[in-house]
Amino acid sequence: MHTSIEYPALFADAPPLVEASVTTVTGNDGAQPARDGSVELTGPAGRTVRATSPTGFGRLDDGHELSTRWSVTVPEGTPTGNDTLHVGAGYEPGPTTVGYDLTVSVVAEQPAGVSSLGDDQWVATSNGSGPVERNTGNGGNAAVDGQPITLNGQTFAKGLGTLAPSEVSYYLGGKCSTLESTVGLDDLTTSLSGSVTFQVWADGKLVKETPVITRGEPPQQLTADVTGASLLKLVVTDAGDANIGDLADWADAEVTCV
Ligand SMILES: [Ca+2]
Ligand SMILES: [Ca+2]
Repeated sequence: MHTSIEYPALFADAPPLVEASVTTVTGNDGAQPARDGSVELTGPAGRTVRATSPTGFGRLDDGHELSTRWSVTVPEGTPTGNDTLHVGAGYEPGPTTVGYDLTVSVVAEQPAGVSSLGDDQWVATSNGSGPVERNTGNGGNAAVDGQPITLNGQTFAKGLGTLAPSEVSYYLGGKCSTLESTVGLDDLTTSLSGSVTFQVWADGKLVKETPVITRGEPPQQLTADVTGASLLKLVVTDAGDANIGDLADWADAEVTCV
């Protein structure tokens, strides 16, 4: 016997994301029929997991499967992060049990209207030095050590501070239309070189990329159409020449959602 969990794949290489429902598949790949079996799906405390199709079988012959659809919800206000769902099946003879864990992301929808990504919960990040910083420049390797985002002498109260290569993903749930940001290299390291590109990905598709921006160039106004996308990913590349001085800011990064 085996059992596994299936979730709708948003796109190739998407993170495991359970938007509302998942399907478990319990199959018999042994020589003997399995009898009096059942499958269950459980999550951490507070999660509501409910089967919306049958969970048991009296007899499951070799090569046959039971598919069960489950509704998964988390309470309002649950912090974003990782959750572990466990799928288990038990059957005779034995009794025998098999199981499987899947780590999924708990995500929060963007509020209606215009929201600042420097304040919103993200799904995942990676960064060239320390954590991605909210509403400041990247600063150094430590968390919350950034100075105000400053591009070409202008400071910004909101946005994201990174060092290339960096990625920041947000859940949009198909409800947003536009991403806007002023992007450029932070004034902090004017003594260094620096060269980056900014990319916007919507459900695994590149929808916007700036030309290479080098030290001393003015920031650019970036607008990207993200209509219908479930996942938004903001990427900064090192432009192919390493990340010396690549302190890259998404100033005033905002999404417009319904
Ligand atoms: Ca930092
Ligand atoms: Ca570079």
